[in-house]
Amino acid sequence: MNTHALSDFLEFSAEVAAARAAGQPIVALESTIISHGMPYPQNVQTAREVEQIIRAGGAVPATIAVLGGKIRIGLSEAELELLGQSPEAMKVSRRDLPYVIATGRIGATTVAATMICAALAGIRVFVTGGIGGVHRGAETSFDISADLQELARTSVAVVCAGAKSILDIGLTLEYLETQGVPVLAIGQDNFAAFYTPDSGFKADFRIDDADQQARFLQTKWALGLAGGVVISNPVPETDAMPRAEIDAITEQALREAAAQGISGKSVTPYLLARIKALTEGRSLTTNIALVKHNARAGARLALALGR
Ligand code: PSU
Ligand code: MN
Repeated sequence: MNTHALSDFLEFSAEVAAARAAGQPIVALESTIISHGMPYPQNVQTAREVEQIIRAGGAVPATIAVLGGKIRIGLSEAELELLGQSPEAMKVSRRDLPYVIATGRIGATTVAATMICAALAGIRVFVTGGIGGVHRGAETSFDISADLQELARTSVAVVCAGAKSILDIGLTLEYLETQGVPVLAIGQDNFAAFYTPDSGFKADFRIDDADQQARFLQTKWALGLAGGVVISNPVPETDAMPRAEIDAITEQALREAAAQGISGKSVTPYLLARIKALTEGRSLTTNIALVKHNARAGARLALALGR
């Protein structure tokens, strides 16, 4: 019988392979944000700029996706462009990985799937925009992002701007607590709310300093406490959306999603696109700014972990 490990399906870009050989700090990046999170061409432009910010911060970026039956760790410019311009790209979470690999389709990895691939590749820091969470109304829809289960089991630190208010942030934090996932906050005590800095809910531990964050991660994993850590990095005030406006627009987008019967994996992309349209693109500007802000924090953390 032929046995394969998921790691047999990994393929590294030359840049990431060289960084691994040299023991340089590497930062993982997801690809659903490119294919399903932002429109073309801002998606590809942002992906490139985020990679540049990580390089400027002294680390090596590894954007992760599935192409040609392989989990690709590090993408070329042309591959970023392909992902950004392929409406047929699948949104790939843990459940979907075998399908997209076996069929050779184009797969854009979510937070959950990117964590899996990053861990396989030995990368411990991952930068994204926002994590998935417990959706509002989950008590009847059961819609809880697989990102949360992945955080419970896979040992990767996820630097994000919190969770969006399209989600039930209180329940998301309760779920993470139950699963033993620590939520660290940078720069403030509260957990961030993606478009706005303050969700109104306290994070578990405020740790501003990257060396101290690294010490926390090393301690957790040295103790044998496998699993991820959420690192909440609030969007800078100057880039944030007005709270009242984003709240009203979120409510409207949620009502429209319900009226249209949107469900399953389409919910998050639908809401993101509607919020962008309803804010006439201003939510996209905020989204881009917060991802770049996270890239700086992620590079600092990757360097600290490498020291
Ligand atoms: N939040 C964003 N942009 C995104 C996503 C979340 O602001 O692109 C994506 C991430 O890839 C995340 C996924 O892992 O949506 C969560 O989807 P779901 O709720 O279907 O689990
Ligand atoms: Mn869902």
